Amino acid sequence: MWTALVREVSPTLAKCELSYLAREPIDLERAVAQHADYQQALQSLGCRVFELPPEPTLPDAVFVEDTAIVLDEIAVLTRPGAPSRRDEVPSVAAALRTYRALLAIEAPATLDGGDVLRIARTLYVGQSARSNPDGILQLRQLLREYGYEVIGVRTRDCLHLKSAVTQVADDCVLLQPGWVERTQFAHLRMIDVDPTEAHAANIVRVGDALLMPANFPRTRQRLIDAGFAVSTVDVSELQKAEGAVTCCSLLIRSDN
Ligand code: CIR
Repeated sequence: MWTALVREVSPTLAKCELSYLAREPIDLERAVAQHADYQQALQSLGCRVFELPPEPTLPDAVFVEDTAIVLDEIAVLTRPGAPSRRDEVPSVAAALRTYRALLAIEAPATLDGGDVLRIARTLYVGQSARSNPDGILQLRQLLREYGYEVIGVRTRDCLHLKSAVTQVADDCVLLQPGWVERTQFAHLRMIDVDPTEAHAANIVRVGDALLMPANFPRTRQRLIDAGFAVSTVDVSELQKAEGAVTCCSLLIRSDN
């Protein structure tokens, strides 16, 4: 069984952090509707959806993925690289506590959940503007006793590692080769995004089900041609805030 922690779109979303995108007007009503569709899509993939308390004064609070790393054994609260996002963490901690024992990344380390890609017992962590070497080191130290290996991965021209690569099956990743070295994932099957769809590598995997933004049909076709079934959801307004699909939930696996 999967639980997805989500948080409603903040009315201050227009003041979100932006790193690689130019600011453009966001239609808040549409963003809220798209977020509702996103939750419904997660439900149809088999997730129980749990809503975190709203954070109306925190523009990026909908992007809950960045606040924690949830593993089967434990969860790690992050210290987001953008100072404006650090107040998002306490309410996530309060909710996560009912599912997992909690560890935490401490200052001066920074780490965004969007930089952490778990594949089997390895956590690949983007060496991005948001996740610093201390963050990667602390994560390695915290998770050593749980048998996880933590490997830093260089990224370029993108916000997070999971902007550049996500997992679509146990042995397969979807990858934007312009933003991350493919050699790091050479032991896996790799599917490249369509060259005309730069932001298409971010996909949510719930068990064996996949969910991606609706505006990347060519990359979706590549996945279908490779034998995958992929649902879509329109998240165009959230994409203007530099979000995509993994960033809007924290997925928790449980036995019941
Ligand atoms: C930010 O820059 O922090 C937000 N505007 C977007 C965060 C997206 N997070 C993610 O993809 N994990």
